[in-house]
Amino acid sequence: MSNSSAHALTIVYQEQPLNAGTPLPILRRSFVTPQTLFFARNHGSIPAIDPATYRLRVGGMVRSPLEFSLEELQSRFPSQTIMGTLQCTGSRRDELMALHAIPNEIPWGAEPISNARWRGVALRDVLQAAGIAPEARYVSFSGLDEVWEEGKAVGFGSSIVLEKAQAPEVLLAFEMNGEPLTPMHGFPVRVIIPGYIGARSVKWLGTITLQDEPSHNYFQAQAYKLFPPNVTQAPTDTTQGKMLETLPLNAVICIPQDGQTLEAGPVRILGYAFTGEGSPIQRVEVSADKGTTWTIATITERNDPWAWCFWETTLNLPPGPCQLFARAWDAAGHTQPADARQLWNFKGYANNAWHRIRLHLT
Ligand code: MTE
Ligand code: MO
Repeated sequence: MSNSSAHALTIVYQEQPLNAGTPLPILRRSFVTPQTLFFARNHGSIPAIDPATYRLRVGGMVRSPLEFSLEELQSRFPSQTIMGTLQCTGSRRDELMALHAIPNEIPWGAEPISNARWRGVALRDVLQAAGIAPEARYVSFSGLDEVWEEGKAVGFGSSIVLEKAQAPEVLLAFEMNGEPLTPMHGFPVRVIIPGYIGARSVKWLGTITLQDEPSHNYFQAQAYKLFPPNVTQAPTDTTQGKMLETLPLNAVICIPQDGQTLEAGPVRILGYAFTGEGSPIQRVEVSADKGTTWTIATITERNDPWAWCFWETTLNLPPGPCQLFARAWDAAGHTQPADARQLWNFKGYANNAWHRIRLHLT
């Protein structure tokens, strides 16, 4: 069970380290993604951690630095369970790459997203036990994996604002869907920051540090930053760019798949919708005429506010080529941008333009 290669992921972008996902029609079968089908995004090694010697350290701007074994963490604080969707902000980069080259990045489609039931302890309970110093503003996390960037060992880390760190949904998770985390997904402990880009949910968590500024780790301070479309390569001033936090509203068509040939007539269309911005998904719409008219889909499954929604609808499609678009609306009245061109950025993050597939009806 705790075998890092025990996965059934068939869209493999990279083997070492494994970066892979599940085809959308299979992903769409289970509202809760089985651990073997859960997408994998790794920047470096997948460490083999001995739970007997594992220690989690909490320090920085706290009254009393603390150290826990896995057992102490689990017994000292009450367990919490939430259902939460994890999404890589590189999702749908392939569409941005088709507009303008994005070198050296994984050409993800819409598959690096998965949903699980996470069990762990609330980060805020652990922070409270350590005592938050008044000058603390950020909570930073670092992983125990070995990661290299540009010839330097940088490790993997992230940080979040203290306010989010104290929200009840932020967990130090040790179980996924009722099973211990596998090495692939962060055994023995990972952070789960619902609503935020996947990169903030540090796996193989080693230390938690309270500080008055964001983490200086490469993946917080330099990568995972958003730039406008006119910035076509990494600027020399790395302080620029917006550190990505919440994931934008998104709806994706999983069935049928882009490029399929189908029989004309009623066609069942199924997908997922997700937002990390806190206001629930209210409506998903599908258009067969490039956005002139929209059909409201039925939301067939939803759960915690941090989990994706499943939706479906049936459209009567005439013979010939056809394009389908999908978009979501949230309860605050926000919807998605029509065109990926205004979203293009040189790292290929956060694409939430109307999702489009092309079909041929016979
Ligand atoms: N944590 C560590 N320590 N190292 C990593 O490479 N990848 C991050 C995040 N946490 C990463 C990490 C990224 S970019 C994403 S999208 C999620 O983990 C993916 O989590 P998963 O592999 O469990 O799906
Ligand atoms: Mo990611």
